[in-house]
Amino acid sequence: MAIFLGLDSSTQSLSALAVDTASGKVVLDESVNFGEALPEYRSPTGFLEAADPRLKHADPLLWVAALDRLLEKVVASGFDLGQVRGISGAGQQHGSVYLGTRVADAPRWTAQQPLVSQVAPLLSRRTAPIWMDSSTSEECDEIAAALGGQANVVAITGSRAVERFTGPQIRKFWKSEPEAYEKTAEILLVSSFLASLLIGGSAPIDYGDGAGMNLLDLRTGTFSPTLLAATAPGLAAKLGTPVPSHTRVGELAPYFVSKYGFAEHTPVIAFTGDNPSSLVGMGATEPGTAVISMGTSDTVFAAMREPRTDPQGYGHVFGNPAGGFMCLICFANGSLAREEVRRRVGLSWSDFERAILEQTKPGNDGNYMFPYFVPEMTPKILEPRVELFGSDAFRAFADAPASARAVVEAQALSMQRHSAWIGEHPRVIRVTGGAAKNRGIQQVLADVFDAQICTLAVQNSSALGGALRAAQAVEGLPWAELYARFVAPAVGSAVVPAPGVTGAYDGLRRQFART
Ligand code: ADP
Ligand code: XUL
Repeated sequence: MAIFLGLDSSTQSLSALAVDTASGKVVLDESVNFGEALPEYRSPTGFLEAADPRLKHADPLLWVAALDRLLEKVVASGFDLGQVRGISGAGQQHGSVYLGTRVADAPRWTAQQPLVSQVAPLLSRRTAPIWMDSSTSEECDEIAAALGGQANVVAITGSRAVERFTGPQIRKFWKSEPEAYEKTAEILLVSSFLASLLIGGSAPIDYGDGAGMNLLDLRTGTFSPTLLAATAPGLAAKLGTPVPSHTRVGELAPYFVSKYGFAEHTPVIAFTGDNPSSLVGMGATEPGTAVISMGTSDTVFAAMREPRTDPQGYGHVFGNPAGGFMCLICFANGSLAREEVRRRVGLSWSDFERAILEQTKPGNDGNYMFPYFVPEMTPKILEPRVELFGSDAFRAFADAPASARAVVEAQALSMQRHSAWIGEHPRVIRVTGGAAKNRGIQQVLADVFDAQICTLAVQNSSALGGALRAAQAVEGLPWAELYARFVAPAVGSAVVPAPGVTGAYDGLRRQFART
């Protein structure tokens, strides 16, 4: 029996999932919701309130406290962490943590104190900008100008300079707080921060998540000197050297051994971004299988052999943790927009599902919504913008079923429009994330993409991806074997397009084309 643990520090929660490679079973699935479990961090949906809607920062200590909280919960459930033979995991992408003392140079974690009080004195910046932040347009323009245009940034990094990416965020920090930047010895991504906590050292950034920084040269796998220079002075020394995702970055710190009963010398494999990790957890590391992930953000992604880029500039190329590349398009108005609609019209999730499946029909009788409750990156909309077109009741948010369908139809159509550049029409799309279990959402996706939608038996694909990556790196098991054991479609999960609906979205398509 060999047990491998995957962690996923996402926007709203930290999860742990363990697989037993001998039995092919998931033997642990626990999580801690940040808002519910740690209200003292005043982050009900994982980030701090700010007056400016473009500013989205989180308290990195929340993520540290959640790690102790989660492991306490796992031990209390009776699970023996001493069986774990390897750990990997993932973090929400692009977010960055700033330390005045490198973790490698900090005192060894002591089990006499909670981790959070040992990490707090290391921070050189109290907050961590996260992927939802869209406050760095000026810095993006400056970086693009220094490179001679966005096309050159795309050619090196696989993405235009975009607001949420780490490079523009670092530049803003340097410009606004030069002294604090100067005192920063180490900048970590959420993923490498988690791995650093586990090893009690400085864990390197992997190619999967590193590609979301506007700093990594995709061809060489190193940080580009031109981009580093265009971003902030002295940056190379603060970032370390990026590594392939299967790299063993160290072994678990004694803190976790004595506190939670892990075995000594448990290997820790590089952490990656939540989307690259989901690519593994969805069994989609070979080209041909598209994935839609609906967590806090909605993302559409797929493996790619060669890095191809989006001519419109919204898509990104990241490292595929199994080697090669993946493309990804991200939408900020995912679950938070669906939740906001649900709140305004007072529907439970099951009502929401029924509204779509039973009370409305494709095309929504001409009731359309631009669902930009928070600033959006795809398409780029910096000021929140919610507009309703259609009947009077609908426009007054007084038609609950039509509101539920309208937000989901708009999201699905936007995903389809902005992923068309990938080229192939996917016949089957695998869906994951908190909203993926919603049959109404699945049906709209099937209708809009004209594709079969299927869910997998294991829901938490990013944490599963972490566990599978640890198994692959430590035991050398082939991906195909791991997928055969853990990445099975849920029985009876396939949802197919309703007959004759393709024309139903023409009105909404025209409305979108005008934006
Ligand atoms: P993240 O990984 O980004 O923290 P999750 O994948 O855990 O997010 O998804 C959380 C989201 O799932 C919640 O914000 C909620 O809106 C959504 N969700 C939960 N249940 C349902 C449901 N039945 N239908 C639609 N959305 C749901
Ligand atoms: C991807 C992105 C989000 C975050 C949070 O580019 O910004 O999907 O990874 O999940």
